[in-house]
Amino acid sequence: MKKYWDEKMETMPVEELHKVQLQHLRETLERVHTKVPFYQQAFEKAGVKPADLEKLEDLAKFPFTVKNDLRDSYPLGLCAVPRNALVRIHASSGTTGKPITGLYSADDKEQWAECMARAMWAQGIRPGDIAQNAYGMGLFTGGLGFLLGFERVGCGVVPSGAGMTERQLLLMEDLGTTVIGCTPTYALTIAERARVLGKDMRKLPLRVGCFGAEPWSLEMKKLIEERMGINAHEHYGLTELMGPGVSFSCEAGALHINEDHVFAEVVDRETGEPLPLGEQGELILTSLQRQAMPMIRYRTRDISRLVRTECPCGRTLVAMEKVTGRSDDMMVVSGVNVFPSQIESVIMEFEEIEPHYEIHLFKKGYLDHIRVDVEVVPAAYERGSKHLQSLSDKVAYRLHELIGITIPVAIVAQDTIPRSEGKAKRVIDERGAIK
Ligand code: DLL
Repeated sequence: MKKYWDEKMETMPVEELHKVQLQHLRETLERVHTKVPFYQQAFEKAGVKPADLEKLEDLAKFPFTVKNDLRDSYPLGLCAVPRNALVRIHASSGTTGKPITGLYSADDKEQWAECMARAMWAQGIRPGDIAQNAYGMGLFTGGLGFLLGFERVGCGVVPSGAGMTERQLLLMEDLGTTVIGCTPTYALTIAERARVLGKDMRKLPLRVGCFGAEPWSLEMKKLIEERMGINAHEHYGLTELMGPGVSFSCEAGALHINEDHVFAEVVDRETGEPLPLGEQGELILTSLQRQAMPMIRYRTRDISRLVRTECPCGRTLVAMEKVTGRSDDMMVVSGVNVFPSQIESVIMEFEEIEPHYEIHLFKKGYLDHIRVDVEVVPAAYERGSKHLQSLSDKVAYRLHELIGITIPVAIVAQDTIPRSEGKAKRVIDERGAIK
């Protein structure tokens, strides 16, 4: 059986790939300039025109697009095709305000299926696999994006959607599910329910997990692999750029970007200046082939870096570092920048701590304070309050060691931290009220 889904594109020499990108980029800039008044105005304001793009680096002269531009253009303001050419409209509500839409022509949907199939093939998913799709089915791009990919590869799809966790387990057992797709935190929720029901997931035929849509640490990946007895693979994407399918992990663990569909840059978060390969900053993405809603230099707010090394998998596609946080997620406590992912990595070092946690931000007087609530494994609760106290002290000590500030750790009662079926909400910001 073939090793790659699309060998030509996945292993193309980089110079050739750059030529393909340049051609697509020129066409995309022309298209948005003639079809989308928003881009026409933005280019004019920045004093650039599509013809200014002579080489890939010239893209840096073009203006960024930000989430608010999408909100202001809601629902179809960024549409570059006639309305009757739209075959799918997704939406993402985000946390506040008006939703944003993701628009697809028939060709966009076709490309999406190909990007997903490429990713799944790289992760060892093959025709005949039974794929349980436990991403939210609906406006969220996760469910229907994965459905497209699984079908394109030739899997038998079980579109279970997110939720009804016991039924997920029943379906897995009865249908012999071999692939599961869901958020990493939902995977943990499923694994925990299996344990409560006395079922050993490692004895199921399940082999591969396709996880994404939220940050998750490498420690969490390892834990999911252990609890489910699978290879945990990663998918990254966003509604603004088609949804899942932007990048995927290969057998060597690199997160390859589908570079013939998405052009990636990393810029300094403060100045917006492009950074060289290998440096960490904000990921900026430009669509290269999308018709209905092309996206130029979208500021993802996701923090990453790009790496182009020879990958043992043979793909020449650039790799991005796992996104461990969004610039929006950064908390400033006692003058120190803290990311939820740093806290997750520390608590996951402790075997007695469960991967369910909440970070509370609150005010005492006028000062910001932080506290981490965690649950522990049943055996640790049984060892009594002295043991729990010493455990929480140890975690707090380690947090202090790595982050540099005092972060108290509270061990809360079992099952008090809400279990997630989709993207987990880790940070509870109570700073509105002064205590
Ligand atoms: O979450 C698309 C998706 C669905 C990706 C299923 C993968 C699997 P949005 O709801 O628009 O789209 O959220 C996009 O989620 O900017 C990141 O901050 C975050 N995100 C997505 N994938 C990952 C990942 C979908 N693998 C936002 N690691 C993005 C870390 C991720 N963060």
